[in-house]
Amino acid sequence: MAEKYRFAEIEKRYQERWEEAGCFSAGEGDDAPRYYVLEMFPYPSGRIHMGHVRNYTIGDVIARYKRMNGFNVLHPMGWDAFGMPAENAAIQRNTHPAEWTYGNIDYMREQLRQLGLSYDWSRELATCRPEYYRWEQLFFLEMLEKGLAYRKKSKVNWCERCQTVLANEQVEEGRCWRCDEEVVEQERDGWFFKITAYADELLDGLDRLTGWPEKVITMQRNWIGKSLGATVEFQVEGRDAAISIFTTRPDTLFGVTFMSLAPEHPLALELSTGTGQESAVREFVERWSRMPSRLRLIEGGKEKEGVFTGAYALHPLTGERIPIFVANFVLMEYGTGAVMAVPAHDQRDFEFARKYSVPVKVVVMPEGKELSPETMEEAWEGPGILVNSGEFDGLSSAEAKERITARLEELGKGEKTVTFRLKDWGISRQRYWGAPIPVIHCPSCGIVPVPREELPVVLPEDARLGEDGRSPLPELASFVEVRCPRCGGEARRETDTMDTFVESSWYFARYTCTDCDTAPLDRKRVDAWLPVDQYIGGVEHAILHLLYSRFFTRVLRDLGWLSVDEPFRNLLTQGMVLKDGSKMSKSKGNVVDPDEMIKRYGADTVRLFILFAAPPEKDLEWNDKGVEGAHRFLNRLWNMVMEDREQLSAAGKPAGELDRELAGLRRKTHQTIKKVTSEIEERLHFNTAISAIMELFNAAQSVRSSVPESSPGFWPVMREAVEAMLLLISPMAPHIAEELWSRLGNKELIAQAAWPVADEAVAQADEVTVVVQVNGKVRSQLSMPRDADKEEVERAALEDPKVKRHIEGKEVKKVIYVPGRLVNVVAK
Ligand code: ANZ
Ligand code: ZN
Repeated sequence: MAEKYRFAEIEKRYQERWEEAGCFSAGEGDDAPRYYVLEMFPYPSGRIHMGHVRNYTIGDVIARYKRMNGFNVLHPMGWDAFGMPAENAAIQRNTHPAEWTYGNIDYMREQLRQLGLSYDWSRELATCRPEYYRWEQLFFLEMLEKGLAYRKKSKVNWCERCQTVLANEQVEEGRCWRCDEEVVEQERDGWFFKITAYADELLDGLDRLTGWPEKVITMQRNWIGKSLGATVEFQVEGRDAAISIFTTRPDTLFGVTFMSLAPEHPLALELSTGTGQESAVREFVERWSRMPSRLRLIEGGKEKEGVFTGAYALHPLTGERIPIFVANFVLMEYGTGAVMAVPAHDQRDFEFARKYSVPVKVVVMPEGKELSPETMEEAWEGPGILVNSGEFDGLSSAEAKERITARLEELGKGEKTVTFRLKDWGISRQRYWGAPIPVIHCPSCGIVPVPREELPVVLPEDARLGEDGRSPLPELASFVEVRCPRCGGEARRETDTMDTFVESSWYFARYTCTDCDTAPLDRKRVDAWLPVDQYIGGVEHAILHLLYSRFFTRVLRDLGWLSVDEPFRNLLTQGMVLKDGSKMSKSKGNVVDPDEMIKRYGADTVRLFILFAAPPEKDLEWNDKGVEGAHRFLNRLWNMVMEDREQLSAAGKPAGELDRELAGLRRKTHQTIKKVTSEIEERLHFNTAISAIMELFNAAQSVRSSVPESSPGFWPVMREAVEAMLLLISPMAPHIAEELWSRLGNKELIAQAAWPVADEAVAQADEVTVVVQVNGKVRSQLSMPRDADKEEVERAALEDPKVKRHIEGKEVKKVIYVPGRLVNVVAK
């Protein structure tokens, strides 16, 4: 009886060995080419889930594979440790966010160790530690000096009962997620990062990110939302006022039949005074300005509503009178907050015009169609030839855009304009568990930066959160009451903390030099490692995290801290882990706990299953049978090696002539090396790589049972096949591979072994497929060397088990051989 596969023992043993040997520490003075592989770091919520396991296993295979290929690999791990859940947990459990967070980190670190992930733990970081966020505070001060951080009023979601600002995700159907109070929009001072200053660069950079999924590029492009168009001034009739609008369709200027202002537009109320429309406008403005724009977008999408101001604008080219409305679908935050409405060519304007009986005027005639304002049922938004547009008639819409804009510029009534949908990044949070923003408010000096030598502004870890969840900082005298660094007078410390997205915007750079305590980044090391060669994480971070990281990298470049433009060269967005067709989640109660699976089957089985069940970018359906299948395969591999351990260990390298089946196995071995290498290297398709290894395993087993051990070269060929399997599977199931590798007498760790290289000549041995018929019926196929002679082929055909079955008890009368193609056995 062979020894049992005792995974728990084996896994623990190698986790310790790797650590002792320092296998996974990235070298600095190393000449080997560098490779930086990174998985999105986790929020320390308490336990890891299968989504983490998948993410980190994928990264680990790449890290191990690259190491075996001679790269000096950086593969770090850390904790995105600030954020709301810690505050909630602290209130519920009557503990402190820090205590809860650090406890979770310790637990989760142990879980990651048990998975056998090859991290360089010496570089671990937690963003909630002053050693980390002190540098973020320094960046903030440097950005403040450059005007890249600034303070302004903006609209926020405010809960009156909790006295706090809510993030969009904390507003559920217009109500506070915590107390259910109706959320109101409020103007409030807050800190912003000027990401819009980099809008063009962030957009252009997308074209060079050839290693990113197309869908992520598209999402980023849409988020930045660059629009080319014109700003046009419309004089208000009888007043010294003008309305400035942004349009992407200056070609439709002659089709304007009304104007629309956002409810918050400064002119909305003013224009209605004395027109008899004042009270109607006031009522409308009050009703719609109260609604958060997020909701208004949805409501305005359903039903367009507006009210006439009683005032008119004058067309900049024709001087025509144009009625001015206030409308619910115009947003104050976009463009200028005012629109020139062209109902014939804009669907929203069309619906509005029909509802309020405003005329429709066609100015762009589509090819092969005749639009009529009376019978149109929807706007024509496409291109065409200009009509009803005076001297511009007959131009294409593209030409007309240029020409009309040029004319407006000549007259000083408009200009070419680029608008972005992207807004500056609001980073203020009225939260406790975050990095303090390092400024002081002085009644006489205004905003005063905390002097650099006083950094970090440490988050007081003795503060207790109130039951209402409000930050204790504003009431914490020891934190808030300070002297102004400039005038020495009494002042107050800023109590807002930074959005936790700030921490995750530069952690990948800090990993290159976590030991550096004199500067945020050690330029030499950051430049040596960045950009990250392969970044892996969930598609839910496709927009904000990745965009903020790309922005921050450029800011750090411009502040002189590093040299690259882009942080991540290649991006893999892995699919979700599903159970019964839906995402694993606590609320659905369909969670499979990694700990339990590891206990039952071992980390290698869990890793193998997760890699085998789907290609990494696709969703993965959890399947208990599949896990058992993966476990069975590892057991079979174990038994196969253990049963023949002695002969395998004693065998040398294959040499000399081999019989057909052994030559076939050798060929399969080398073909498998090629296949697995290209699946990992070119496509990151670990599932097909594993299938190929399984096929090689089956081929080896079949040779083992059908070829006599005494055949020349038997054990060397078997050993070559088995060792290739172990090397190839080692990035995926590293512990069992180590154990079997050592049982074969190898002294070095497989984690430090070289990746196998296929012998092309063996892999491509020249073979032909010969069909074997018995009495004219196809019974089998043979794979034969192309130069095999007639006797060899005939003998192989007659010995083939399937052929044997059909000639049993008969006499072979004749064998016909068509060289390289067919053998027909005539038997009676
Ligand atoms: C006249 C016009 C005629 C327009 C036409 C469109 C079609 P994008 O492409 O998203 O940038 N617009 C401008 N500011 C707005 C605001 N604050 N709220 C709502 N709508 C606004 O969209 C730009 C177009 O959206 C602009 O071009 C404007 O309508 C509208 F046949 O101007 B257009
Ligand atoms: Zn002062």
